[in-house]
Parts: sequence; C-alpha cells; structure tokens
Amino acid sequence: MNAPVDVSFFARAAKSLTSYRKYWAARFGTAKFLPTTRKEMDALGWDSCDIIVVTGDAYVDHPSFGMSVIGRMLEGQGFRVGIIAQPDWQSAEPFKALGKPNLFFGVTAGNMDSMINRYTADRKIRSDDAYTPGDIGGSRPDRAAIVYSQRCKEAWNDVPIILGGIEGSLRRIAHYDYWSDKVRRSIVVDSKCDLLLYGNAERAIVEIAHRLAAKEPVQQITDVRGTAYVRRETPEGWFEINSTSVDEPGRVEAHVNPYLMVSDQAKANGATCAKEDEAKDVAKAAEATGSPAVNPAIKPLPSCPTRRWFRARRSRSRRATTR
Ligand code: B12
Repeated sequence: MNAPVDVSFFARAAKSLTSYRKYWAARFGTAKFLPTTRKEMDALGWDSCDIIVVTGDAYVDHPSFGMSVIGRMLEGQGFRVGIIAQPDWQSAEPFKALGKPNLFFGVTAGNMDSMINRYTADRKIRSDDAYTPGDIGGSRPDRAAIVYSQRCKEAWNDVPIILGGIEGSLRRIAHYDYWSDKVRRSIVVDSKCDLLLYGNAERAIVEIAHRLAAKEPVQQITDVRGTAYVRRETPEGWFEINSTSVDEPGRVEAHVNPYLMVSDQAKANGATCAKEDEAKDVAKAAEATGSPAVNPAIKPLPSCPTRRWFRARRSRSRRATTR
C-alpha cells in the first residue's frame, strides 16, 4: 500500500518563474513592506491592490512566513500585493480595509493549521501563539481558512478566492479531523474557494495570477499542477470508482526505518555497502595495530599540541614510572 511508485514518467516541464512578462504595475517598484492599510497604499501611490493576501499570522516580512514568500513572489511578477493579517473575523468589514482586489484574494490560515495553533493534543487551549505579537493566542478563528474565505466572499462575491497554506493543503480531500473525531469533506467545499493550491505554491500562484490578469475566468483554470477544485460533472474520458473497493485492507509494506544506516539497509536486503565496509575495515585494522596510519592515504592533521595532549602525556609517563 505504501510501496514506492515510479513517477519518473510524469511530465515535469515547468515554465520558468522569471520568464513571465511582468504585469504593468511593476512600474510601482518594490514596496519596503507590503501595505496593510489604505494609508500605506497611498504612500506607495497605489489606487488599488491587484491581489490581497489574508492570513491568520501576523505579517512578518521574512521567508519563513508563507504570506511574505507568496506576496513577495507575486510582487516580483509586477503585481501590487496587500496584506490583511489576523483580521477580526466577526464581520466582513475588516476584509474591505484595502478595497476590492483587482484579481483575487489569497487566503491562508497561516504557517500552522489553526486548530493545531489553538489547541494542544489534549484539546486544551494553548497558552501562546508564536505567530502573534506578544505570543498571545486567540487572534484567529478556529478553521481560519474557511472563516476567512467566507468573509472575503461576503465582502466581494465576485472576487476569486485562491486558498493555500498548510491548513488548506492537508485538508484538500476528505480527511480525518482529530478535533471533531470525524471524517470531514474537502475544505474546498466548505470554504467555497475557487482554487486550492497545495504545498509550496509559488509556481502555481504565479501562473494563476498571470492568467487571471489576462482575463481568463477562474473556472477555466483547471490544468495547473498542485491545485484542487470542485468539479460538478465527470469530464470525458474520466471515470469514478467506489473507494470502498479500491481501498480494501491488504498487505501493508513495512516502513523503512529512517534511522537505519545505508549499510544496515543493504544488510537487511542481503547485500553489502562497499564504501562503508571498506571504511570499517580500515578502522578495525587501525584499532588492532594501534596505529592510525594503516591506510597510507590517512595522514594526521598538522596541529599544535593542546593542553589536553600535554596532560595526557604527563599522566602516561607517571603511569609508566609507577608500574
Ligand atoms: C520552522 C518550523 C518551526 C519553528 C518556527 C520558527 C519560526 N519562528 O518560524 C519552531 C521550531 C518554533 C516550530 C514550532 C512548532 N511547530 Co513547526 N515547523 C517548522 C517547519 C519545519 C517550517 C515552517 C516554515 O518556516 N515554512 C516556510 C513557509 C514559507 O512555508 P509554508 O508556510 O509551508 O508556505 C508555503 C505553502 O504553505 C504555501 N502558502 C503559504 N501561504 C500561502 C498563502 C497563499 C494565498 C497560497 C496560495 C499559498 C500559501 O506556499 C508557501 C511557500 O511555498 C514546518 C515543516 C515544514 N517543512 O513546513 C513545521 C510545522 C509547521 N510545525 C508544526 C508544528 C506542529 C509545530 C508545533 C506545534 C510543535 C509543538 N508540538 O510544539 C510548534 C508550534 C509553535 C507555536 N507555538 O506556534 C507542524 C504543523 C502541522 C500543521 N498541520 O499545522 C509542521 C507542518 C511540521 C509537521 N509536519 O508536523 N516549528
């Protein structure tokens, strides 16, 4: 069931991220920080944002934050990107703070799933949130990706929603949800997003942004790798299979122990690992003769005697005299 699948025949050709013609707004240049308020947009001379990223984390302009990586990547393509970080989700108003985006809302719950962010494995409230100023929890709703998407739709029903980040990625198909102890349906259905981009989304979001900018309807963008979306009908040439028959319980292949050394794995398969075995033989021979120079290729590093070396020599000579 978990046997490796040969994927070498999968098509891999991908358009280079630097080969796109920059969007016209590139003339505004690079923003010191992506704007989070109207005032900051005015200072940049923007009348509107092309894309607004809504996130459950505080906006930190650092590459370990998904909203920055995605926002800056899109800015590099010439788009004007605004950030709405940790909005109050009680109404749609905070989602209108930067005006209506020209192309789409990018929505993410943040660097972590919002349920993991808020609750411990014992289902107790966490005492902190590393992605919020002051470490204070409670700045994002449970199931933030769904809540934010719904609020964006309430704000502007006709603006496409592109969902991404870990919460969406791991919930893109029907999945077991620990918190409700149920199998939940795909988050694409619950959030009503137009497209979900799973995993590292740079390549997909750049392509989608350019296609939306070229006025392609989001419903037609169904051929981008790493995306999930709802299909209303089965396309020609495709067929549906009842999963209860596909996924019958069967033999489960043993997991490879990730901590095994290469040579141990080889031994388990009745083979040997020549390089490692050779090194072991040299070490064994050196131990037996007490000389580290059994292999002429191995030479001691030129170094000055250390204090520890002098101490060891002193105690060696003391032992020699008392024996
Ligand atoms: C570094 C790290 C940490 C560091 C954080 C340091 C810091 N200050 O940032 C430390 C060690 C503190 C940490 C702690 C924890 N971590 Co941690 N951590 C990671 C790690 C290795 C990398 C995260 C990262 O920086 N990613 C870089 C960003 C740019 O990537 P990204 O968020 O995935 O973004 C990409 C996509 O998601 C997407 N995307 C993102 N945003 C958006 C937005 C849109 C619109 C779109 C379209 C796409 C998109 O594109 C992005 C670019 O490719 C991940 C594992 C991993 N490899 O991702 C685990 C991980 C995030 N951690 C995890 C966990 C569980 C924790 C802890 C709860 C562990 C614990 N039990 O204490 C704590 C929580 C701390 C806290 N209180 O918040 C889990 C989260 C699981 C989940 N389902 O949410 C992960 C996924 C590891 C795992 N597989 O279990 N962690």
